[in-house]
Amino acid sequence: MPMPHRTYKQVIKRRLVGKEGTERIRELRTILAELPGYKNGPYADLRKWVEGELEETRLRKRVVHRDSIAVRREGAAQIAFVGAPNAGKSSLLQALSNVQIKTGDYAFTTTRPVPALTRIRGVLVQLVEIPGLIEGAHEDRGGGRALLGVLRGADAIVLCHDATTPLEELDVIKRELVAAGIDLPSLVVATKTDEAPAPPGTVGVSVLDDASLDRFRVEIWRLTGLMRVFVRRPGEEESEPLALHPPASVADVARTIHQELEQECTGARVWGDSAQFPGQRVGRTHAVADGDTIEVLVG
Ligand SMILES: Nc1nc2c(ncn2[C@@H]2O[C@H](COP(=O)(O)OP(=O)(O)O)[C@@H](O)[C@H]2O)c(=O)[nH]1
Ligand SMILES: [Mg+2]
Repeated sequence: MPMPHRTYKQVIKRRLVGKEGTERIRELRTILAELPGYKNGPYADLRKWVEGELEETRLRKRVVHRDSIAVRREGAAQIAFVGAPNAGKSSLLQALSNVQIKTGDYAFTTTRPVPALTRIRGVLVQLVEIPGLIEGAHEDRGGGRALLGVLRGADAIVLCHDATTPLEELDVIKRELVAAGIDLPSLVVATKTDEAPAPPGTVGVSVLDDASLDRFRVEIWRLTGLMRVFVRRPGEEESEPLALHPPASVADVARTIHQELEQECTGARVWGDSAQFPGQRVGRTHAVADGDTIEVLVG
């Protein structure tokens, strides 16, 4: 004699409490297998209800996982832009690169991370707008866990604050970062400084002011912690900037140019701060300095 169907529904609901995703799907399948297989009547309705739950859970799982939100890394560093809706994140990315991003006066114009490549001091840096980080994100509100996952993989964070609003608005996001255990180098940029002044301790910027954008670029560069060396191919005048994390040796430079070059590299000729005289011949372990020009020697 099966349990009265009303009681059964309560039991099912209790079995589902706190279960989400794969776990909930597994439980629902088990329940379906246990349900008496009546074609009509209250048990048929109950079966339909469980099947509905299963379908909804599958849908939620897909949305929450946001399988496609991962951002492929490009460039020498990845900088994540976070902030309240309308803080001006998309506008900044657009002003600093040449991507077309939806901007707007309404919340959540962008719903997934948007990458944009920009060149700073000759080096490609990837900027990523992280939209929709809301209170409770670390508990997965608004698909927050996936968004925080993207953020965790970044090298540094730009916290975007709309200068026309109270600075406290950033506290929600700062708290979410702390709750998620994300502790990356960061800076606060105050946007829309054509409308209101930047608060102390922030980098002011307006997309209408090119000089402010240039100053912002310098700050982003500082945030990456990278240094540049200029690589000169033997016999060539031109050199191209290469970004590296200090401290870096000649061998590190070689590896950054090409994996195999590290093995072949026997040393280098160096011009710049790390050289005692221009064109000094140094070994593989020689520490290079920011701004050096390096000619890698092989064989
Ligand atoms: N006056 C002014 N408005 C801006 C500036 N940057 C963005 N905005 C406006 O602020 C609104 C929200 O910008 P958006 O980039 O979409 O913000 P997001 O939600 O953080 O990506 C848009 O109407 C923008 O035109 C700025 O530097 N000055
Ligand atoms: Mg946006």
